[in-house]
Amino acid sequence: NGARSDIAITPHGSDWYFTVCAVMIVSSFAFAGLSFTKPRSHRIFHYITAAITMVAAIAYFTMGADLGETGIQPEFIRPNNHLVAGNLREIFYVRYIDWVITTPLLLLDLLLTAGMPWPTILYTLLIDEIMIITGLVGSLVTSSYKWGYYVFGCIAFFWVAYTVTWTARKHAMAVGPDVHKTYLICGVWTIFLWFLYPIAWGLCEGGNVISPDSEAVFYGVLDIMAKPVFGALLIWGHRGIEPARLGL
Ligand code: RET
Repeated sequence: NGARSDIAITPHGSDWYFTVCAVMIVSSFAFAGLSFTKPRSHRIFHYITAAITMVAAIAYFTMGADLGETGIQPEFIRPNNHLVAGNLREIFYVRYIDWVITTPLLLLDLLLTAGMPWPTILYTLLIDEIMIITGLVGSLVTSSYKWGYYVFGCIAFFWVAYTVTWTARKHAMAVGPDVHKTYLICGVWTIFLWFLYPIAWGLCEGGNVISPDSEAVFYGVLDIMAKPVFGALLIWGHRGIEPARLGL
């Protein structure tokens, strides 16, 4: 029953997911279109960023259609649905298929901006993949073991956050003040927002504290900030930076 907002999204949640899908499509056209104002050798950040919003558009289309989801028996029963036997909370696993592609691309945008060497970029992306996959597995586990996966994911995240806020920031500083400024704006924005994802997870997939419609709003707002708004800040920041200075 689609009207059971305590266990699954309602038409409101669906409308909101389609709205975010539209935002992602418009952003993709904007980032791809802006690339044509640059010579081919200067388009890498436009391409990476447009790819991120395109993947998100497909994931949001899927969630708007109420697909890419499954029901799991929650560990904690919310007060308003505890009398219904066998009720399952809706878990959108398609979110993690999006993130496993887009979070490494977001980090690639950032770490290339800092002019980081390839080996450091590569292992940071691999640790990011561990963070997302542990989140996916944890979201599908019905016992309290799910919090074990959550802890592994958080440890991976702290490693990524350390690289972004410390190692790569120092590196960006050495490249030059304009690169450092752009890196700082995009890096601080990223780490601030990324810290809110494990909080959302704890309230949704983890603790079943807020409804699937509220989950749609929480993750939807975060994704708009972390993808289109981040992308706009990054591409704007690159307007005066020669890729050759970053080793590109
Ligand atoms: C999970 C749960 C496990 C622990 C941690 C998580 C962090 C997720 C993050 C997701 C970022 C997503 C973005 C999407 C793009 O719009 C997997 C929720 C730490 C940081 C930026």
